[in-house]
Amino acid sequence: MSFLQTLQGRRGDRVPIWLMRQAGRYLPEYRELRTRHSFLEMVRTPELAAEATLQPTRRFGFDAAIIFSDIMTPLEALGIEIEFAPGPIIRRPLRVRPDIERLELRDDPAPYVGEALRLARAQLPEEIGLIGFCGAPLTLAAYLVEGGGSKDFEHFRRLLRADPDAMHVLLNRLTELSVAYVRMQAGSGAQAIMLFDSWAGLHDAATYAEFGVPYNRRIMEAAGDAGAARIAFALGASHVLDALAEIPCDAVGVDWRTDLAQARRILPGRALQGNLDPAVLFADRATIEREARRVLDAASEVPHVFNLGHGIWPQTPIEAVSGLVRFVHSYTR
Ligand code: 1CP
Repeated sequence: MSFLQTLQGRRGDRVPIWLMRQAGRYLPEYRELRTRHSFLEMVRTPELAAEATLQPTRRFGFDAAIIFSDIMTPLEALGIEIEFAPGPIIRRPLRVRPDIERLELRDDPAPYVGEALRLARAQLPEEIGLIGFCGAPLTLAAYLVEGGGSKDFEHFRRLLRADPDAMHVLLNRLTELSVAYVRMQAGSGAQAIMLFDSWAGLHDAATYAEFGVPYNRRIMEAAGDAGAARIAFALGASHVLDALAEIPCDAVGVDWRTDLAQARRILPGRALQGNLDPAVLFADRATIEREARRVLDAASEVPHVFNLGHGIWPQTPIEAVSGLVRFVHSYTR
């Protein structure tokens, strides 16, 4: 089955594979581009972004390509300045309500991503899927309030509790932006839209149901209306799977800690994407194949897109990736 057929709920002998963060620093040809261009320069230059998008599919024969960008880049359309070092940094984090209420959608979000999608689609073989994406509002809010990555996101969680109304204002603005952004991507050649809720796991189920689910639903409905297949990914989210089931989508991405059998029970009718531990790629070949087989066997009853449980690590050996792709493609159910 192709990547897109699998998202449409079909299940065949051959399991498609791509890897989260498949464009990136573990790849020599990516590092080579990065010696001459900053990350943001690459993202904002459609020819470079399209090239970075295509590099991993050329080298490994992945079944899908994901557009080279970041969850934070479209936020500039709200007047927010972002730097990368290498993770996102917001020099003026949103800590108080007036800062949040000032946000408004000033421009079309990241038009250069639309151009990069068109360029990538034109160069990709037809059977390879092209994925657009956006960050979930609650995950984007975490970075915006905190000012960057963090272990506990204390400023963010404090604001959510101290002024929940302000948090809802922020989540609404981020949702409006994301709805426009996924529509634009679907209209520019993205056949699937993936929603990254990388910090969903910070919250208990009731909090996630209130602050996460309704906004994610609006974005996924917009992506569906625009004709794209939809993947919802949440990290560290085994305890919010019931809430995730309320988000309209064709596939759910699960991390390596989430039991695939449990995910199957809670998410009937959805394809599953995942969930090999990215650290396994540092093991010997026999171990990689044994662990990959475990994932494949656990998902053999559902439409399955093989992936890692989270992004590939920058030090991952290239041969481990090519070996994994060969193994997954040779596996028959
Ligand atoms: O395959 C690809 O590389 C696709 C492009 C892609 C995607 C889908 C990048 C490029 N970033 C993302 C999504 C993204 N960005 C997420 C969601 C997925 C996930 O959980 O990993 C998140 C949380 C971010 C934020 C981000 N951007 C981080 C993590 C920071 C932290 O401390 O939490 C980092 C390191 C970045 C920078 C970044 N984004 C992408 C790349 C290749 C890089 C590294 C930049 C470089 O080359 O220096």
